[in-house]
Amino acid sequence: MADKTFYITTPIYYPSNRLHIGHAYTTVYCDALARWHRFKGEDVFFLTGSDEHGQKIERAAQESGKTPERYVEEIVATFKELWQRLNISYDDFIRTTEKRHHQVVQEIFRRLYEKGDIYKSTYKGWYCTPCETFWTESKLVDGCCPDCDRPVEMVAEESYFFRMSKYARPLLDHIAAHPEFIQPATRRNEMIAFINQGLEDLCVSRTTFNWGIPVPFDERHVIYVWIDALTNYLTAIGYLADEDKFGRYWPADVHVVGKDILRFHTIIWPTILMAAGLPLPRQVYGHGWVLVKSGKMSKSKGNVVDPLALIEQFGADAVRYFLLREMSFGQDAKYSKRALMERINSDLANDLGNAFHRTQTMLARFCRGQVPAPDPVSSREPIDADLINLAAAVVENTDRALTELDPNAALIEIWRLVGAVNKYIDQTEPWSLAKDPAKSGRLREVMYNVCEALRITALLVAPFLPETGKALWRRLGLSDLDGQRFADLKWGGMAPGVEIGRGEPLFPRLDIDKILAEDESGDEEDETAAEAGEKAAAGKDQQQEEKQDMSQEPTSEELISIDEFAKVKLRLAKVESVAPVPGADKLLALQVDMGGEKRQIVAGIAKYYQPEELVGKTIVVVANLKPARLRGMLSQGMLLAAEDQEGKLGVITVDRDIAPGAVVR
Ligand code: ME8
Repeated sequence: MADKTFYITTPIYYPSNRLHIGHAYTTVYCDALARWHRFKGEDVFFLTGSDEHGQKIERAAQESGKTPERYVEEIVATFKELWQRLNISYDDFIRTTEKRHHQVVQEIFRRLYEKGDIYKSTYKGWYCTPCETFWTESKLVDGCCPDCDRPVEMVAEESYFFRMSKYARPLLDHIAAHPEFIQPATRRNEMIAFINQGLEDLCVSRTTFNWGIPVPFDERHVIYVWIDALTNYLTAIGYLADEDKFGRYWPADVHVVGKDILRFHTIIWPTILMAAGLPLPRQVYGHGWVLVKSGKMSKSKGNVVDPLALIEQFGADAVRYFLLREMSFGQDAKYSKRALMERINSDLANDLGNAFHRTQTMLARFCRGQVPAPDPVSSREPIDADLINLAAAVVENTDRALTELDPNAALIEIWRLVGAVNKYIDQTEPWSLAKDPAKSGRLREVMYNVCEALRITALLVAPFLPETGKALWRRLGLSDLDGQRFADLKWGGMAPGVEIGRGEPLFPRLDIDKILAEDESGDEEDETAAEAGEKAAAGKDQQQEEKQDMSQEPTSEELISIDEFAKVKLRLAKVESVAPVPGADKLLALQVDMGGEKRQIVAGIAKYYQPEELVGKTIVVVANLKPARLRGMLSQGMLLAAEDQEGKLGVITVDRDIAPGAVVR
């Protein structure tokens, strides 16, 4: 067993409703980190679970005419199904209704009571049932809960209290001595300010409902919320039951939570642990929220997005990628279906998919489908060394980003390598090398380097996109991805002679406007669904206008004024991927980037160019030509090309590096 352990947890989610993509984000985030640490050879314990007690659940069960047990059972089953569909590699799923947990909660409660850190008193205060939180008068906003804006009730009852106030000073000292404890660092001061306002003792039992773990020495009381919920992190690794296991994994390396419950994890939880004489977790990370158009997702607002439906439509990895790539460290991020599909098209289909696809095609055509042997190191050219050095830097930076709990930064790094591979192919032009037998050595070197960079890419991608990682690995003709470790990221691991697998593109390009227009879900939260509808309608008008306009085309002999020429908007576009048009020998469909704007251009140049020859070129496009359909494919512009008398054709490009989108005059 590895020496180094890594214990990571998600919050345990309430089974009051099915989970949405916000919950999916937290869990996918933890999964990517857990997978990365396993890849680094560490002994990982990844915990998730369900927080099943409390008045809220008791009421929800009553309303649905079910017992609480039956009610939570059914919902927890949907959690597990979702995690399975998202390929969440948790090591344990803890349910707070399990016996192992009851024992721990009761024992901690008893110990704190015996120590004098839990005492009985009367509580009178404003209580928010949905949040299960008492509020002082001063914290209410217009008489409502400051967290959820819902009305609060005045409650007076006998309760047990945890002496949290006693631990305010030790907690402040701990935070000062461990600046890394609260992440992101920007939240640390917020927490310190909260503690400095003065910590009140915490009500930790209730007598007004039954659905919970009884206080062991006073059965009228149910232990409620935080002592019950937070101690799950101890139960699951064998606290009071399996000393070895507990000693091995505690303290946790990181509790990952949303910013809504960061305070509970950085104030209540550490003080409970201090009272119990246990070390504190090394880090608590509070991430931002996945927002929709109407703000934070919540079931009561009716604006939640169901991850299962998205997985069904786009696949688990696309959903994982979107969430991880869109959420910057500690920040909120907006979800819309359009944004998700744009990510799929640009990063997964174009960048990643294309790098693999064109490589497979070239290997099949130029290297009999096998990874060639590279030339001796001495014959490497500077462009090769650049790629190799970049791969090493990307590996190092990815590792650093993940150590700093930032999978978003890691993905940006990995895609730097994907971009570099595509650029390397464009610049070395294997298709040109293949035409010259004297350059066969160089061709082998180039193709080996491409394969090796892609092998490293597949390994790097796998913790984030497990299915894709496996598929890419297979396509590279390799086996046993699970047996690979961090050390295998070293350059040179690709064995020459390996037979490359084949396959369809992993992420076919999505016709975003069409999908949104056809979307029957009526996804009101999709910011741009309405806009997409408008666009589709506008497209129809344009096509009608186009027919009328044909008659006005000037003949080539006519002279035009500068103003007339100025009507033609020419812009540079970078070719990101190219594919033949099914059933049309002459046509190629080019996906281009015009400075952030993506377009599809269908051009009659298949006789003159291999698709991969065009990828990476910066071409000139008539940007304001009315869209047209060629063999059913939408063409949103026209590329410029020159053809001589002998029928030789060349696409117009620029002679230096000018950014796509630039105006051509
Ligand atoms: O709070 N964006 O459970 P919960 C991002 N049982 N993350 C979100 C989100 C959003 N819009 N909405 C929810 C509880 N989350 C307690 C936890 S832990 C000992 C007890 C995620 O079902 C985020 O991680 O309300 C948030 O903290 C958690 O779900 C809340 O889940």
